[in-house]
Amino acid sequence: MTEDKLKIVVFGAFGAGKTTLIRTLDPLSKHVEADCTGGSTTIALDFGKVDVNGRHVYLFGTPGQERFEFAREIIGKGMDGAILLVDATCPFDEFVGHLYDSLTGSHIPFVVMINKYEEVGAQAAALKKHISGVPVHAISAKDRQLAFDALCTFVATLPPGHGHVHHDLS
Ligand SMILES: Nc1nc2c(ncn2[C@@H]2O[C@H](COP(=O)(O)OP(=O)(O)OP(=O)(O)O)[C@@H](O)[C@H]2O)c(=O)[nH]1
Ligand SMILES: [Mg+2]
Repeated sequence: MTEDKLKIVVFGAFGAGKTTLIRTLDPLSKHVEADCTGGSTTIALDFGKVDVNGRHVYLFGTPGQERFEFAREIIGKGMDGAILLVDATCPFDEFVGHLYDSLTGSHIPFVVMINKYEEVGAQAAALKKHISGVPVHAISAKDRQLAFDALCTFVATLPPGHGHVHHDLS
């Protein structure tokens, strides 16, 4: 019997918290980043692993900058599921709409996680109005329990993986 390996890709705008989420879920995760004003930004990918009820979940984070569309396309190949991470302190803009529409059109199971919900000025309710037909979880990417619970709930809805994860990057 082959192992159940799931490839889950995290999408979201610049600074939404994708790298933070993967680092919280897997403290040993790997990241390819560059310095930028106020911190760092992903320029290639994030990679982490986490076991969810005996299933091997491989987490891939994408760069959020719009110019890295090609990287998102490559990283997304063969994914079993996706997470759209939305920053609760930012409006649901055209780019987030583009990511949401792309995932909706792809027919790949996905979930929306509204991040930074604990921040003053978080607008989770306003953001939820733009989303229909997929589960929405309010999380903080810095809070392992909240993030892990949301991931577990999503993973429980996914069928066995397609086996597209062949390599262990760590
Ligand atoms: N308050 C708060 N800040 C957060 C949370 N998650 C991430 N951040 C902060 O948001 C900033 C951006 O986080 P990243 O994880 O680098 O965001 P990203 O989505 O990977 O960004 P790109 O790779 O540039 O697209 C950092 O300063 C984080 O510390 C959260 O849940 N709450
Ligand atoms: Mg990042």
